[in-house]
Amino acid sequence: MAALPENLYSFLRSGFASCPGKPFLLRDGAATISYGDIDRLSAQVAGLLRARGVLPGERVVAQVGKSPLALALYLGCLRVGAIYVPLNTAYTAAELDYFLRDARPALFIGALQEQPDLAGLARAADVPVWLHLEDDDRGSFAEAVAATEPDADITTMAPDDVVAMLYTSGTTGRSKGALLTLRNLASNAASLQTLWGWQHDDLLLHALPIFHVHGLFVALHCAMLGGSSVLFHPRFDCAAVRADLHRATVMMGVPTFYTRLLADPAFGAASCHNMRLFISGSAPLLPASFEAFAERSGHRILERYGMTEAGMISSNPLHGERIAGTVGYALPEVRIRVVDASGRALPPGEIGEVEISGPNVFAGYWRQPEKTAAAFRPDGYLRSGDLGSLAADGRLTLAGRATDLIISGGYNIYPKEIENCLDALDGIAESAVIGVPHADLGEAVLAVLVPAGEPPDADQIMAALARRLARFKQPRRIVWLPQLPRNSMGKVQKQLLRERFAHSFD
Ligand code: MLC
Repeated sequence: MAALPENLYSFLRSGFASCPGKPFLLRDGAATISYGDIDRLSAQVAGLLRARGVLPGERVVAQVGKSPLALALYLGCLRVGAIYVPLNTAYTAAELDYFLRDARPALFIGALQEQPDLAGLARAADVPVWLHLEDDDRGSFAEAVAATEPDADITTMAPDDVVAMLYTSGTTGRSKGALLTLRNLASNAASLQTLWGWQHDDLLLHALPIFHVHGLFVALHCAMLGGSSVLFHPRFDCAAVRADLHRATVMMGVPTFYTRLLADPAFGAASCHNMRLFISGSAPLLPASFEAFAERSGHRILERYGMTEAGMISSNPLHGERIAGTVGYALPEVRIRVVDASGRALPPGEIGEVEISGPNVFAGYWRQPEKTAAAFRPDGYLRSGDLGSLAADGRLTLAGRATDLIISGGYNIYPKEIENCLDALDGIAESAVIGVPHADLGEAVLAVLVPAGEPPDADQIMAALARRLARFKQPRRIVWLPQLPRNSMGKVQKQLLRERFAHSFD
């Protein structure tokens, strides 16, 4: 983009400043929030943050549901230059404790309905101030916002100032905070708005969570920059989405959204007669799903490729051929190369690791210089951990992963974290956690366990895991083996396990 804005909020507002009365969030059974409303609400949040002493560069951790105030909290952080740290609402108290200690926030906003002991968690992690916000937009945060005058001041930021930190699971089992800058988010939003032909009269159906890149940045930044209205669904409820689709012109989803729509006999071309664009990302869309969707709805889903550390990287074209199984071309100013194990660029058609550079690439991991260094090549390219090949014309096709990462329903899950929990349990000698094909979730988590003496029963294991791990990380199935297959170096051969258990969920 030509010149970077001085604040991401000002940039987003440039898309809707001229239409304060326009509906922004349209909600079923709840009041519509106009662009003017969100502008005022976020200014009130900014006033509250400043009144509570939150300074630019300090972290604000939020584990809150999907509501207008939750969104105003994000935008309020942008206004004051605080670093917004959204957390998956499914995280357990044990997981939250880790994030709070790691992020060291100046302010933490949680939901008592999910975490009854917010006070204890905040105290244990030495968080100076905490407030709560429930799904219905009630709670001490809502009360404090309502009692605060809007503060119209918008903090000037430098292009490489960090505006958000998103945790990504890591190969070692500990999540890392990916630091995203003003440059990262502004350049991505500007590119996508143009690339996907965002228009003022677009109506986005939004059923994604707003604690990840996809739902928060990709979807909502595009809508705000376009000054478009949003059908704001609290979650992906297939029947509710299908019933509302006929009003929408754009929908973004993970592949599970599309496979669930296909599984709904009432879904068809008539359900989406106003639609101009279905977009899919966060996990691979199977060519079979792409074809079935095209046949049933008449729409060829636009698949794009991204990751937390680099936002959106490539996209199939809006005009031009969308090819199933490919993720299209690099976004403007983004460079993609495919390299071999030694980092040498490979010729077109050959499969290697995908590496990325450009204004979208993150600034590094929070307080983890070694992991940051390991993520980059000496010349600054980010190692994605994904395998793929580039066609001669630059079209990218992904071909699996260099790591053990599992993607289930669009959530990234690293086996190590689950294995660490399993290995600590009595009666388990060792474990190997793998992802196997699953019709609904793309991949599902399967745990292969080796007993130590009398094996514990599966219910006991699941109960123990439920205390430590969010539900989406917990194995959908447990199988026992007398030993794990290992290579001559002693490394567990997960590929053999993936092949052996490939049909577990057929
Ligand atoms: C929910 N569950 C999951 C799950 N989501 N389990 C595995 N994987 C998931 N993704 C659990 C629930 O807790 C529940 O547990 C059970 O599975 C069934 O729940 P459900 O009602 O069927 O699930 P649902 O709430 O419908 O959620 C499924 C989903 C949701 C696919 C709609 O996970 C979702 O919205 N995913 C989107 C993720 C996303 O936004 N990713 C973007 C990352 S950004 P129980 O107790 O009933 O057994 C990124 C960058 C990029 O990756 O490129 O975009």
